[in-house]
Amino acid sequence: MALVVPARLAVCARRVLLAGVLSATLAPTYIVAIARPAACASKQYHAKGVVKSFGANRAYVNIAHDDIPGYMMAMTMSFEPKAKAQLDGITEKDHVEFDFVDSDDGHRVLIAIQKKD
Ligand SMILES: [Cu+2]
Repeated sequence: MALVVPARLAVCARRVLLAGVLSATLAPTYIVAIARPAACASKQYHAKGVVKSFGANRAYVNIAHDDIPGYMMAMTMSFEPKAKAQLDGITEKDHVEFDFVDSDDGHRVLIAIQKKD
């Protein structure tokens, strides 16, 4: 059977696929398992970067981040605070160090963020 998995979900889907194969020996839940890649665990990363700008109401912050090993090369992209207060005291051009979770559905949520001098 043909299975098309978006690249971002590949690692996750493999885990789901394995679960599906295992459960297929017991019950026909194979297709159901594949249809739910969102159920897999999010991955957490640590990174450094420079704050470029903020979204309306500081709903997100655009950070020019350094290379993030195992995730992606240096670029500018947005991160959503888990709680608005995380961005208090942080302004454009600040050098920051942060931890975030990639939720596999296109969201990157900040777990922690600190200014570096
Ligand atoms: Cu990026």
